Amino acid sequence: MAAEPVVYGASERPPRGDYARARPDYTCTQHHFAYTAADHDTYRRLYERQEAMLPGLACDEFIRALPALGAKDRIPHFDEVNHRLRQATGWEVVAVPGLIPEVPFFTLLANRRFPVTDWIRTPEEFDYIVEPDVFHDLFGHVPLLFNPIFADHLQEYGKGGLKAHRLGACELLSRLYWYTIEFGLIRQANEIRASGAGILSSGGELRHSVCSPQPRRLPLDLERVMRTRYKIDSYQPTYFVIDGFQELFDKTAPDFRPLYQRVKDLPELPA
Ligand code: HBI
Ligand code: FE
Repeated sequence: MAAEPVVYGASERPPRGDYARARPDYTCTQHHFAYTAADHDTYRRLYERQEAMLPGLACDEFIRALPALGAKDRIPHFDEVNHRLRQATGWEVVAVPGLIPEVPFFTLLANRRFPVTDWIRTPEEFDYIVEPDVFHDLFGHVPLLFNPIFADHLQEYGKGGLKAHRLGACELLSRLYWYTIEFGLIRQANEIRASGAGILSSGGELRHSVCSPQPRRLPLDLERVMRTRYKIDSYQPTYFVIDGFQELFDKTAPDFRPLYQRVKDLPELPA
């Protein structure tokens, strides 16, 4: 098989997904029968805790779409989610063994296919896990794919990723992904709400990102975002705020080549 495992940064742990199951495009089959009762119970408890925190903290689009994920008391079949998702925006989710390399990742997004890790964290990792698992990927990312503007934006991001790869600018573009898709905030009815999947699937960071006086919250500025390093193992010291998904779509529509050129010559900023 062509599939090589992938890890974020320098991890001592081997990636836990079984990449031998993956097809050359890194997708695999969700072996739903292989989940244990404990796996389903972990999902149920994560869902229950997170859902209870959403009102007043998560953006309206997310809260409204969440029920479309289906089952709350067990890990859903991706097929049943896809039935509704295809109808809503033409996206589908596909199972993957974990993090996948940039080119296959961007290729899936460019084709309106969202990769969802199919395994779930252990009970010991209930509160925190570095790698994405099925709860992060499904609960965190998929509800916003029911929103047409966000759905179109993520496809464009995938196309832009393939272009960035050719230009050697993936690092810069992945900062945009990090600070919007994963850890973005959005202003709604003059309140700050969470729209990023990393926050929406986090037990602690959801309230921290929206309510704590500690972090900086800056209006989305692409140049600033692309210069800013990020932390994968602590709450973000800086969040970027959009006024709506249309802003994200519009700001990311132009050709990024001049921006990449400019940013390459500027010093990086700490997170
Ligand atoms: N693979 N499964 C998966 N999920 C991700 O979010 C992901 C990935 N591979 C690469 C990647 N993210 C990052 O490089 C993003 O820039 C963009
Ligand atoms: Fe994610």
